[in-house]
Order: sequence, then C-alpha cells, then structure tokens
Amino acid sequence: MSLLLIPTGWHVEDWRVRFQALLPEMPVVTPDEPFDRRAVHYVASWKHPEGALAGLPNLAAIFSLGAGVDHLFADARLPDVPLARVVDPDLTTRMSEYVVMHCLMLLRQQARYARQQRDVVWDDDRHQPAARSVRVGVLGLGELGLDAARKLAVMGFDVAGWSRSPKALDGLPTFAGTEDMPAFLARTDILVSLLPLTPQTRGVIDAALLAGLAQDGRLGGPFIVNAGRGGLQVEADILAALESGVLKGAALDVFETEPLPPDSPLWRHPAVTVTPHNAAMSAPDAVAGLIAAQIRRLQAGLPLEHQVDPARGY
Ligand code: NDP
Ligand code: OXD
Repeated sequence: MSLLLIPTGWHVEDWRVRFQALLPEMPVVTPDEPFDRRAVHYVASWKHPEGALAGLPNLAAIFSLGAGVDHLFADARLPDVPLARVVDPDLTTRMSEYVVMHCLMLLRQQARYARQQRDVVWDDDRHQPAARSVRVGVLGLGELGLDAARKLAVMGFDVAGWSRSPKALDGLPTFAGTEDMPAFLARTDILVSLLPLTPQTRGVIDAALLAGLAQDGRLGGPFIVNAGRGGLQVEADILAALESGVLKGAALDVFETEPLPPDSPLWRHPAVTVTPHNAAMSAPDAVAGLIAAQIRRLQAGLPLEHQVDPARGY
C-alpha cells in the first residue's frame, strides 16, 4: 500500500521526508520514479498533470495539498474516489495574517507613506479614518473567510460577509446568494475575496461587481483584496475600473495566469500590490500531518474529514 505524492511546483523532497516520517510503513512514491500503480491507495496532489491519476485500480482517496480543489477538478480524468482538502489552523492563520495586513495597510495609507519616505516628504496629514468607519466585505464565509472576518472585527473594522447559504457571523451582518449581492457591495469599502473557484464563481469579480462597491467610504474609493483564486477576477475589468476611478486599488495574491506574465500591467500599476500566490502556503509540517492523520482514520474504518462535494465543486 503506497502514497503517490505529486506536489507540482513545490519542493518534493520536503514533502516526501515529512510523509515518510509520519507514515513509515507506507512507501511514498512520486511520478519521477518507477512505482507499482496497483499499490497506490492514496494520492496527495497539488496540480497533478491531467490524467496522472488514471489507472490506479486500488485508489481509495485523493488529498489536495491545499485548501482549494479547483486544481483537482481541472483534471477531466479525475478518478471517482473520495476527495479531501486542507482545513488546518496553520493555513487559516496565515491567510488571516495576509487579509488583516492588507486591510490595515489600506486603512493606514501605507502605500502613500512608503512613497513619501522614498521622496523624503514629511506630510503630517491628520486625516486618519478610524477602523470602525471602514466597511470590509468578505466574499466567502468558509474556513478562511470566517476566521479573517472575525480577526478584522477584532481590529475594529465594520465587517460583513457574503456566502452561498445564509451564515451567522458573531452578530455581524451577513448576506447570501446573488439576490443579496447588491446590498452587500453597497456597504463595502474593502472587498476581501476568499471564494473557491467553481463554475458559479468564475469571473465574479467583474465590471458589474466593481461598479456596485461603495463610492461614499472613508478611504476615498473602494479597494479589493483577492486571495481566493485568479479565475474569480476579470483582470481587464479591474484595470479598467482603476483607470476610470471606480476602483481605488487592489491587493492581488492570485491571477488569471500564474506565474503572472511579465508583461501584465498589474505588475507595474501604482495602485496594485502583487504577491506570488503565497497568502497562505501549505506548510509541509502542518499539512503532511493532517493528511497522515486522515489516512490513519481511513485505515481504522473512520470516515474521511473535510471531504469535498464534487457537485458543489468545493
Ligand atoms: P470553504 O469551502 O471553507 O469556504 C468557501 C466559502 O465560499 C463558503 O462560505 C461558501 O458558501 C462560499 N461559496 C462557494 N461558492 C459560492 C457561491 N457560488 N456563491 C457564494 N458563496 C459561495 O473554503 P476555504 O475558506 O477553506 O477556502 C477558500 C478558498 O481560498 C480556496 O478554495 C482557495 O481557492 C483559496 N485559498 C487561497 C490560498 C492562497 O494562498 N491564496 C490558500 C488557501 C486557499 P457556503 O458557506 O454557503 O458553502
Ligand atoms: C490553497 C492554495 O488552495 O495555496 O491552499 O492556494
């Protein structure tokens, strides 16, 4: 019985060492070496190549090495076995750090002060909005969205959230479904996107959505922070909205094409902050431990945790 490990683009030995230490009785194999396909019972994948999991007759479960599973559903030949994803406090904490950091940088006008320092300008502007006067809207109230929303509320922001099904969020306003979207956007100065990429969410951050964001806020215009997936955003619409003034700025961790092509105008736009899809990295120590525990559960006859619903796509 073996575990097939395919962490595309990540350092495979970091992962193999962790898994092998946690599962000493189970060979951990990779596609770079010959292996017995009949022995593979489990797969741990990040962006495996199309069809790489076909022809594994004893496969019992596939584990995403990340929280997102759109990379699994991108494989039209994905075997029909249970799928599980990462739900882990380490990853959740990392994401909330990213979200809170960017919201605080926008609140405290960090980009402006960085420019002033570069230009040796002492502009002691007394205009500093309070966090409670800045409305943050979190798209997606799952594992990551809920934690980020709660931590933003602790920092004092006026937080609301939007999800597919109605949610309770510690007494904060919540909105659900497409019918609630206009009201949600109208009270949003900073839109934080933590949605999964599914056929329903693809391209949701488009010109119509951006036009619905609040224009009367204390930051002088709306901002977006997208750490969900690049496929959620229409980059041409974001650039046009920045150009027209409908949008004041964007912090983007994910892109339609990754790595972000060198000729993308997003790289050099003064109102855009680019990070290389690492808002919440999967740390081998944390994630290998989580998956090894899941494998042990299955072997003990216990149900898989954090299972993905293929019908919903997340
Ligand atoms: P969850 O599955 O826990 O939560 C997803 C949330 O999105 C839920 O609240 C869900 O609604 C909502 N949602 C899904 N589809 C729709 C829809 N059509 N309309 C409205 N709401 C919808 O996911 P996580 O919070 O764990 O992760 C979210 C995403 O973050 C991942 O899928 C991944 O793409 C991204 N991510 C990015 C990372 C990075 O480094 N940039 C790192 C990790 C994750 P409901 O509650 O009703 O089901
Ligand atoms: C994830 C990611 O989905 O890192 O975990 O994007």
